[in-house]
Formats: sequence, structure tokens, C-alpha cells
Amino acid sequence: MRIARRLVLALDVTDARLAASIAEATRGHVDAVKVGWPLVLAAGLGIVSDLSRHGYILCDFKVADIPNTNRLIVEQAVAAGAGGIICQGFPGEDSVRACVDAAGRADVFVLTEMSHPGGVEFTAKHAEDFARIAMRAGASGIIAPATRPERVKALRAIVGDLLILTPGVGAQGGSPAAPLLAGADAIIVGRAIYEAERPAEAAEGLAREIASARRSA
Ligand code: NUP
Repeated sequence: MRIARRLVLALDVTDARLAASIAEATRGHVDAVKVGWPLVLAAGLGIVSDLSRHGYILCDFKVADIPNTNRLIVEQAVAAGAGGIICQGFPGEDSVRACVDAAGRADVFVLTEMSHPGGVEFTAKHAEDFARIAMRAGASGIIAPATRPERVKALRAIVGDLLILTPGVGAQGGSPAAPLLAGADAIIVGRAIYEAERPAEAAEGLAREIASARRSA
């Protein structure tokens, strides 16, 4: 994934036409569009192919199975046009490695600590381990919580120059600037963009906040 704008759109709408129009309207402001189960279950995997004609698609499938099943899932996502895939770290290094091997030139991002309040119950306790697994397995990056910038900083110390993408900005209470100042490469934003009356303007507003975070860094 090429990071320039430091913003990834989480496109969690369940209507294919709406998804396409929001993706098109915000294209100039984002580095990637993250597509997850809500949209793929509603519209089919073809939506990944359609959207991938216009830019980088990150499939948030939170792949979490035995190595062989992970491989089969990642192969399908990549064949559909995914530029990257998000997997879980808890099934272990062999399962993450299977994702990386199957991904070929596509990126694999390992989820570490989740951004919602429940993320501290279990994922926070093992986030450092998941980050180390990402390093050892040859992943491109990790997902870390924008809602807890101090955790982004701690995880950055482990992953070196791997990419760190951080969801939790806006609807979950995180600020756009804090995770970037803590070492994230980009923020992932869903509802604050796709539920806005004018998604393109919302994305533009975030781009301005990102730019001012960069200036104060
Ligand atoms: O820890 C995580 N938190 C999180 O919100 C890992 C994720 N993959 N996500 C995803 O990021 C979540 O599923 C959603 O697609 C997006 C955040 O959306 P929003 O809270 O900005 O609407």
C-alpha cells in the first residue's frame, strides 16, 4: 500500500451502488478503501473486483483459521482484486504466515489490539505478541487502535518500519491527529465519512486535520 494521504476509508455500507458512489466521491482524498463483511455479504465478492479497478482495496476479512483455510480465503480475496488483507494474529504464526505466502504481492496486515472498549479485555494483553508475529511472518503491517494512541506508540517500537493503520477515529471517539503523532502511518475512518451528508467534504475535512497533524509533528 502506498501511503500519501494517510487516510483509509472503511466502506461499511450494505448497498453496492451507494458503496460505489461514496468510493468515487472520496477517491481523491484516500489511499485505500477498506471493504469488510458488511459490504461483501450484501453485495458479493464482485464488489471487490469492481472497486479495485479504481484504487487499492483492503479486504478486512479478519482471517482467523488454520493455515490451509487461511490460504484458501486469501487466494480468493487476491484473485478478486484485493491489494491487501487483514488477518488475526491469535491463530498463531503459522496461520499468519500462510496468509503472507498466499497473498503474494498483496499486503497482509495483522490485527493487534482492537479499538473498541472490549479490545482491552483480551486483545490488549497479546497485542505485542501479535505485532512480533507480524514481523516474523513477513507481514506488511499491523492494525492498532486510534482510540489508544499510547498503544500505537508502544507497538511502533516493536514493528519498526512496518505500516501501522489505525481505526477508531470519529464514531469510536478517536481523534485523527493523535494516532498519527503516536507513529501511525494512516487512519481508517468509516462512519465519520460514509454517514456524513457529503462524504467527500468529510474526507476533505479529515485530510486538513491530517495535514495540520503533520505540520505540528
Ligand atoms: O480494532 C479494530 N477496530 C475497527 O474499528 C479493527 C478494525 N478492523 N476496525 C474496523 O475499522 C471496523 O470493522 C470498521 O470497519 C472500521 C471503523 O469504522 P468506524 O468506527 O470509523 O465507522
